[in-house]
Amino acid sequence: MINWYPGHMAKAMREIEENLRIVDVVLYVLDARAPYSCINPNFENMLGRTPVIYALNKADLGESTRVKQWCEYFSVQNRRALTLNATASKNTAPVITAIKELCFNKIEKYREKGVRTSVKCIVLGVPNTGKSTVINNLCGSAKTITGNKAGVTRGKQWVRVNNYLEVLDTPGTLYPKLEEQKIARRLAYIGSIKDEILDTFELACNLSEELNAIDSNIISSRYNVEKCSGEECMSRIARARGYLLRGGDPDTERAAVTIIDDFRKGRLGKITLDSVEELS
Ligand SMILES: Nc1nc2c(ncn2[C@@H]2O[C@H](COP(=O)(O)OP(=O)(O)OP(=O)(O)O)[C@@H](O)[C@H]2O)c(=O)[nH]1
Ligand SMILES: [Mg+2]
Repeated sequence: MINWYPGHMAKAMREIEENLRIVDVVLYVLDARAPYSCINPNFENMLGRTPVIYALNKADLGESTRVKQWCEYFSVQNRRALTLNATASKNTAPVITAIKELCFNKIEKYREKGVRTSVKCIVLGVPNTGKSTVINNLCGSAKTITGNKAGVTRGKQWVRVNNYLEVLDTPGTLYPKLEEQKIARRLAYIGSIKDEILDTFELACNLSEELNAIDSNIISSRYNVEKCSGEECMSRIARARGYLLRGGDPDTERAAVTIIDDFRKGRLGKITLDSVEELS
């Protein structure tokens, strides 16, 4: 069972709930490689009437047709969605446009009353989706700490983007019980769950099966092995790469680390694991 809900996350969840009362808009950062898996069911009730922007970040790593389908999925539900690559500099103009549109009435009301205030936006999402990177991109400078592992941001942090916009960075949050293990595994593949608690070998075996279901050439062409999945696949990758243990047995653990790392870095191609069709 994959489950990760440390104390800092429970605290963050309480702080998010409190701050949702004072913000004007929510920027919900999802990973374009698994946007549906990134939806935290606990937020659905908490968000209330606050307008939400669903940002499918890491779009540079996602598969464009599926990413587009997910944007449409949100749009037909009248939910504002956009795609992002937050590591490309000055790439967040669509976020600013969406915030302005969704908060237009509020901005106008303040202006009419002569109140000098800024729009407040909270940034939410599961760990490692790029929340802090999006904020740095909005600011044009590294105002928040980022890092390529789950759980980098540990406490909330208000950041002023400009005269009219303040954003609240929050720690990535999951939910107390990740009952749906298919979702838990996808969160693990994309690096949203602390690696130290995962069984890398088992996870890699599952990933190979998921990748084969999308396109059986993904693994065979990257590692120059015959089509395979599961344990057999780790063994073949290890042999093809010359990852051998003393005695000549394949180092399947090393192959497992390799395939997960390659997936995360986009070396297996642009892949989106969640598909809209799975919902029906
Ligand atoms: N390829 C790619 N990498 C990204 C993108 N956005 C962020 N990253 C990388 O993803 C990793 C995580 O980014 P963070 O901004 O720290 O993620 P976070 O959501 O704040 O993570 P937590 O604070 O742990 O919840 C970093 O290595 C970023 O450089 C993107 O659009 N594309
Ligand atoms: Mg962060």
